[in-house]
Amino acid sequence: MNKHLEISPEVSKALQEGKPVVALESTIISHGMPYPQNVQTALSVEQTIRDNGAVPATIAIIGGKLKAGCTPEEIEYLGKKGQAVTKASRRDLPVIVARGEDGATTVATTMIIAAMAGIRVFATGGIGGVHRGAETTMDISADLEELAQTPVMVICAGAKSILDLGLTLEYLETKGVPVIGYGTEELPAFYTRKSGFKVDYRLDTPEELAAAFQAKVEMGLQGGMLVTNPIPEQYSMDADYINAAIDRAIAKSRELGIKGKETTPFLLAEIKDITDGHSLEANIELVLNNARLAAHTAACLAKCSGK
Ligand code: PSU
Ligand code: MN
Repeated sequence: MNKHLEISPEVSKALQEGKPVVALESTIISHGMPYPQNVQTALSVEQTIRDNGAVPATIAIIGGKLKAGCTPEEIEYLGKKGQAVTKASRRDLPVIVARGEDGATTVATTMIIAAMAGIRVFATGGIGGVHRGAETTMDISADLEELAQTPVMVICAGAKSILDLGLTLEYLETKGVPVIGYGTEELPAFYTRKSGFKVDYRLDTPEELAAAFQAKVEMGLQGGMLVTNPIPEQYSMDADYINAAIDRAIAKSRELGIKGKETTPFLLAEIKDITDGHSLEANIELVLNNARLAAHTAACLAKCSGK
């Protein structure tokens, strides 16, 4: 095991015994939601994973250590510090670790640390992708490159239309990342169940998700798999309403010249304000929904890989 990695006793025991474990990211805590809802959500996501038979492993970098499994105190610390914690993607790891600093892990870095620890399933809300206007800005999330190379199944609620969904799907196709719709042929768009774009495959059960991932690993194909799980109907938002909020948020980010890693957190906070907090409610519910599916899928994977 590499000396920078620290697996919590509970996660380590579960992995040794072949029990299901689900990884969770920490940028959603520090940069994705405001305090204190961020901490409350992170803790209830962990509880949901336990209630559904798996062990949660919230991943973060604390004092230069790559943590697979955070304590409630560590989650509170990251949530309270919020955007003052460095949002850490792949390129940030070497310096943060060498300096012994803290970092909130994005989808990309959560996948990296999960894979180091031997965790194969990861639940989150949304992934980064190809931003609108990327044909000139070249703003393409490192999350997509990570999906191309690191063997972790990422369960999300699709991609938000702060991104260019069509280009995000093209990029994933080029990189050989399977995009699965859970119970749907259509890519969900995070706050809404529909986007107008098709996924590559529809799978309907955790068993099928586990079997596809297992086959990928057995063939020695590198990279992960993206599972898109639509937000439950009762929490989904009106498409015109949320898309208008997203358009306004993007217009403001352009006026202010927001760039690079600040873009996604800025847009999320703006959309929450524009919608009077409704987007945050939807966001919380979809993460819980993904946590349930991830726990069941990790249990199937533990069974079908005999480990
Ligand atoms: N989308 C969300 N909530 C989030 C993020 C994306 O709905 O919190 C975070 C995730 O951590 C994701 C990161 O990995 O933003 C992508 O940032 P960027 O676009 O800078 O790669
Ligand atoms: Mn970016």
